[in-house]
Amino acid sequence: LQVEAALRRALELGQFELYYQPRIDVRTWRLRGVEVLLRWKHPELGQVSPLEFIPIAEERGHIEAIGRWALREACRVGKRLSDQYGTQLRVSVNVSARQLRSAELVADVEQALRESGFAPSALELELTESALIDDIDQSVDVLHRLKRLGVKLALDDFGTGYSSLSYLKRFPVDVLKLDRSFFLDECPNGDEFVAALVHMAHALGLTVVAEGIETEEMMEMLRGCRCDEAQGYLFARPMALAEFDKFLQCEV
Ligand code: G
Ligand code: G
Ligand code: MN
Ligand code: NA
Repeated sequence: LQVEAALRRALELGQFELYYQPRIDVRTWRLRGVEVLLRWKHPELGQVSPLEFIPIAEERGHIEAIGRWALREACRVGKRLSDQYGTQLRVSVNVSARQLRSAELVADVEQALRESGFAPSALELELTESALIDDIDQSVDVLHRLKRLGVKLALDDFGTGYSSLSYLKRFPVDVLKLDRSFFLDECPNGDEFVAALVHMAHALGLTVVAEGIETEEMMEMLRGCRCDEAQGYLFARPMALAEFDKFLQCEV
C-alpha cells in the first residue's frame, strides 16, 4: 500500500533510473548491445525491484507513463552514446503486457525516436511470450506496426512460459532471448536442447541471445551451440549510466 502511493509520484519526483547491462558477441566477446533495466530509488523504501513494482504499475495504470519515460530516456542515451563512441550499439527496452495493449505504444516509440534522433534499427523492444499470447491477433498487428517504424523486436524470457515454437513463425520478431533457466546445471540434456533451439531460430532468421550467463563454461557451451550473443554476470551486472560510460571507454 505504501508502495502504491509512492509509485504514483515516483515519475514526477524523478526517482526512476535506467541501468545498463551489456550484451556480448559469443565468438569475439565484443560488445554488441545493451539491455536497459528500470530501477526505482525511493528515499525511504530504498531500491525497489522491478519484479515488485512493475506488476503494481501495470495494475494501477502507471506503466504507460513509466514505460514512455523509459523509452525516451533509452533513445536519448542511445543517441548520445552512438555519437560519442561511434558505435552501433543495440539498445534494448522491455515492454510490458499492458503497454502492448495500450493504444499509445506505437506513437510513443515513434515520438521517442523522432525527438532523440536515435536510429530506429538500433532500438529493440523486448516482449514476453505471455504478453504476446494474451491476444495473438492484436499482438501480431501491433508488432507489424512497430516493425514498420524500423525497430527490432525480441521475444524475451523464452522458455519460461508455454514457449510454443509455432509462435516464432507468427510473431515478426528478430531476436530470441533464451531464459537463464536453460543454462542452469539442473537442466538435463541442456546443451543438445539449446543447440536445437539455436539451429531452429537461425533457420527462421533470428538472432539468439542467451541470458544469465555467469561462467566461462556456459560461454564455451554457447560457442558450441552457435548462439550469437550472451548477457550475464560473467561480463557485467546491470549498472548505472556513469559506470556504463566507463565500461564503454574500455571497450571501444
Ligand atoms: O533488472 P532486474 O533483474 O531486476 O529486472 C527484473 C524484471 O523486471 C525483468 O523481468 C525485467 O524484464 C523487468 N524490467 C526491468 N526493467 C523494465 C522496464 O523498463 N519495463 C518493463 N516492463 N519491465 C522491466
Ligand atoms: O526478464 P528479463 O530478462 O528482462 O530480466 C533480466 C533480469 O535478469 C534482470 O533483472 C537482471 O538483473 C537479471 N540478470 C542479468 N544477468 C544475470 C545473471 O547472470 N544471473 C542472474 N541470476 N540474473 C541476471
Ligand atoms: Mn528483458
Ligand atoms: Na529475460
